[in-house]
Amino acid sequence: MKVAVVGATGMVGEVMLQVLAERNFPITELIPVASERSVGNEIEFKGNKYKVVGMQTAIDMKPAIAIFSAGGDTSKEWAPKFAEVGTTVIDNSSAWRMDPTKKLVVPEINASVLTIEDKIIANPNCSTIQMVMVLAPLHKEFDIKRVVVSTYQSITGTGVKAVRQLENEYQGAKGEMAYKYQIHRNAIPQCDVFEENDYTKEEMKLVRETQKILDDRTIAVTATAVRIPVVGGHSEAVNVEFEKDFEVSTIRQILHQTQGVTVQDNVDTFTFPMPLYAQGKDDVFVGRIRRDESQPNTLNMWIVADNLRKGAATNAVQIAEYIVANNLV
Ligand code: 2RA
Repeated sequence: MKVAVVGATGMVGEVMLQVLAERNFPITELIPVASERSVGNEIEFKGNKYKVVGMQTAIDMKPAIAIFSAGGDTSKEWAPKFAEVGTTVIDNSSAWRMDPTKKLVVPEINASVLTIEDKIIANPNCSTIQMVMVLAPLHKEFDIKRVVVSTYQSITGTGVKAVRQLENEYQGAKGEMAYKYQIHRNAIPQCDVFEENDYTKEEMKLVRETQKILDDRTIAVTATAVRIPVVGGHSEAVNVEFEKDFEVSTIRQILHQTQGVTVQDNVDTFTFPMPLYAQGKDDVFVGRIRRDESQPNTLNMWIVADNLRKGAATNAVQIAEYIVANNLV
């Protein structure tokens, strides 16, 4: 199968190639795509070298699937052109996520919404994916009323410029700034730009995407997204109020049985998820599961995942695996 990876030389694009190789995705021809300045560069995939090509060249090669991680503007312009030649696009940007005609998919939760007509499929935001992976099975059982989430997000979510800023600051060197402020020994309560309501786009993604993926606009969500000097993954403190009461042991049991979720939860042995140990893994890790004693039917949890893997590349590849396995491409 001909597969294009658009944004192949970027941070997420490189992880996409790594995941495609690890999972032995059935690729007969890889088409690495990047901006004109990268055309002609070589990348290595499964021991073979491939030359990076531009968008139109890739479209003319008519790939079956194109996995995009190249920013919203690029996706808005080029995803429809791939779709016009019959390619199924899986896009990691925010461009299509809230488009009512496009599906927003976490395979373990709602892959069944996909049909052969879906030629542009949206990959949710990383901080949303890890949260709904834990919320979805609990929503089914206890009916979520409200979610309050605070995120502690890796600088890798911003990209290589942020990684370089932290390295420079750590070494006391000057350099290009990805953020308005120093990130070393700091926490910045701003991920992405502010909207009219004084929430950031990142915070509103957690609100809007959660409701779309769980297909329930009655779920109230409020979020605070914070950037911290960590590289292994995003962490989230999640407070969930349900319509129904629960036993914490039942919550743990449900999550233990949820594919793609690993429970790490034992305060006696200081066992709980941390980004240092989630890095490079595809599961979503949950711990610090405890009743919120300040109000009925409410639970606190701590959720950690590698934002470049399940939060982006792996989820996108799993969507590709699903459409191949179900003859939707
Ligand atoms: C971030 N989730 O972490 C956003 C985009 N990757 O900045």
